Amino acid sequence: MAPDPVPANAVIAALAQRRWPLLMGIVNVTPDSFHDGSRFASPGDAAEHARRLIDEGADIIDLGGESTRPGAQPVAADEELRRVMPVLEALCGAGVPLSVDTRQPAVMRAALAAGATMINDVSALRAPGALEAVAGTDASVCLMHMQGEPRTMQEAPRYADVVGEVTAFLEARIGACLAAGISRQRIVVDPGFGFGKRFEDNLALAGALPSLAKLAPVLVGLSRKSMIGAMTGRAAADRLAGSVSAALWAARRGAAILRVHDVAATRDALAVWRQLEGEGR
Ligand code: HH2
Repeated sequence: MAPDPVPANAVIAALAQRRWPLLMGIVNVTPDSFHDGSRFASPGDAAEHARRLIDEGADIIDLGGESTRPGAQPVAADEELRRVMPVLEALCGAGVPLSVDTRQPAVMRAALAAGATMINDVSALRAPGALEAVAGTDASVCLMHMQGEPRTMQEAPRYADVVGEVTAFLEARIGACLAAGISRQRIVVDPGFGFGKRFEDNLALAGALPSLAKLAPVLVGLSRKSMIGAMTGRAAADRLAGSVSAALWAARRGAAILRVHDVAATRDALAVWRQLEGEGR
């Protein structure tokens, strides 16, 4: 018997029921994503990795077909579709909500038609047609802040008041979603750690998580990022302990979704922490 499809509002329901942050497991079908442990060339390998993350306890799988690492080149929509769609289709019966990490309305439309229940857009639905692609569905959306474009964003990021500017940007994008007919309960926000940010900008935004959480549920993506490298002196492959530590810190400060490469380690750390806090299993 075919498994029940995940309903289109599955992320909203999971967010409403959560007592602890949801874990979003990262799966990239790209040749150039910054962490090779989550980067796959073949759809079959990517789907197998996603199933492993689901077994480890991922609440959501985030599939990406374009690296947005600093310096990355943009990918054409047809190539992104070629990378992502077979994996999405292979995972549709896997029982967890599927998110697609894309900036392109054509990819959003195809992904949502094929059963994705979340669009994770590092450019916060700013591409022409992106708001409309999401508006006619029940899916959730993550609106992320990025200064500039991945190719050049780390060349000279500048802010007068990073927390104020990121907050104002996210408020404006929430407003654009509401005006387009995307209801508030479908919206998640993300300050975009490492996306056109200096180390001190990332630190200031981390400190502002409790105030950002007043806008909407906050997704935090710190896993294996350069900020962890700057703090530990380690390369991306060796940033597991630093990333788990950052995930716990973000959970403590109200993160609703933790976007991580390492689901099992993060889940174990959360389980120990919350039981030490006396919160039961
Ligand atoms: N980070 C990356 C990609 N997408 N989306 C959100 N909402 N927040 C993030 O922090 C975020 C994101 C970068 O991580 P990864 O997907 O592992 O790398 P790459 O972009 O090189 O594929």
